[in-house]
Amino acid sequence: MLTWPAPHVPALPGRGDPVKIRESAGGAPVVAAAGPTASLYVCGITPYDATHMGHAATYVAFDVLVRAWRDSGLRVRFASNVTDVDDPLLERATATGRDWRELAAEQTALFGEDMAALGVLPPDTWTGAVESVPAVVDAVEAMLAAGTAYRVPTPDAVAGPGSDAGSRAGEDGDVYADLSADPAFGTLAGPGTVTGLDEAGMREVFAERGGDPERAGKRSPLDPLLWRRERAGEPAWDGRGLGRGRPGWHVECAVIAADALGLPFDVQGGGSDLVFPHHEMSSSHARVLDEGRSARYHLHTGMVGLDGEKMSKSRGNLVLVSTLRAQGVDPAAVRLALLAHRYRDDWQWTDAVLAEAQARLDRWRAALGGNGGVDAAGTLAAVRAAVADDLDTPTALSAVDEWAERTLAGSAAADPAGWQVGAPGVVARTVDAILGVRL
Ligand code: 5CA
Ligand code: ZN
Repeated sequence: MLTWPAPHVPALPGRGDPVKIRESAGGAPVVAAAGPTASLYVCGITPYDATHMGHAATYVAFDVLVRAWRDSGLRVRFASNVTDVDDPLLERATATGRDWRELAAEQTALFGEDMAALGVLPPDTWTGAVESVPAVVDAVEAMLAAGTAYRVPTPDAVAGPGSDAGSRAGEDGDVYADLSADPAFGTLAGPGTVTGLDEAGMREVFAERGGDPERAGKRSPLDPLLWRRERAGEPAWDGRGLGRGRPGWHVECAVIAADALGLPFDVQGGGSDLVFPHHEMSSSHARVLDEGRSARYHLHTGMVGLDGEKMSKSRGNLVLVSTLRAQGVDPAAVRLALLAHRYRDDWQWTDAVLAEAQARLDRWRAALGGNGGVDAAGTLAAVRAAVADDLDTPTALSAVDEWAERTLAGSAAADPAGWQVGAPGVVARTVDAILGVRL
């Protein structure tokens, strides 16, 4: 798919520190990308509604990782997807009497506009689920051939063309992954990890997040769907030996990430609602397909809420980036509001969060508008150190606050030795290049 336009990233003197992150499974902070290239896959949107603050917080957090990596001298390969066919999208299209393709195209375009407004660098490859169908079919056929996947009969599937189509729909059936083929299943969210789900906990979360533990005919309740045979009224594609149908969600991301980045790649990311089952399953598929290789590290953002609940399209408690833009809110203030929180924390969006960000932006702009400012070399170093420390953006913002306060309080006359004409330029470029905020 075509991405939104890339913002310019100004050059900075010197280099940032190697970026350490704290993996979602647990353990001490690690330098996730040894270099010279860092590779990142971030799960993209399901385009049935507009970008809300939770999505924005997630994509801005990974954007800071990309910017910090680049500033530290790494080349970055960044891939993402759009889940442009999936149950929630089809359900919303049916409920609103819309064509699902049109709804997806419209919301994907709006997402691109929102990301451009927020200064998010676009992925190098942006792949739709629909585009990935032939590659998913290859992967699922390979798993069936290797015995790491199996069929579950689907008497309700639509009969395809061909003389024995009716019986084939029933016998060939949907395809599921056999998780017992992957000894590393559970290393992201299972016992001993931060998430620490046992079998019963996994089943519960699996059922909540699109899984079907009760489906009859599966070898194990957690085995995830790889290929769904065509049902009446559902879109379907040629699955060659699999029969007409559509891909399962987890295998889609496994295939898109592997095709875009190769295996293993450095970091797989998304919101914490994707740790289980989505990333546990997609990493499992990658391992089974490619001799144990998958993402080296997983990184997840906390959930942004509104009025005490997770902000989500299915609940409808949304603050949308596009609504704020239409109200004339400066996207730089929205971005600052997001950066004022640690990426891995859960937090609540409120009007006060935005008002504080706007006040901060005003202070920074006032400090930049003067004739020079206090020496900014320390500010650049402090911003770099903060983002290298597990993307600690609140500390980075405090460093710029301090510069702004000292600059607003000072003058060349009061501090001839410490005052520099070029300091505002250094700060503006630092904030733009590393934090993605255009001042
Ligand atoms: N298309 C799938 C991933 S393959 C999906 O989860 N789409 S989504 O539209 O529901 O979410 C897009 C991204 O935003 C995901 O990374 C998700 O984890 C993240 N996200 C969703 N809701 C929130 C929230 N309230 N706070 C923070 N991040 C969120
Ligand atoms: Zn995904």
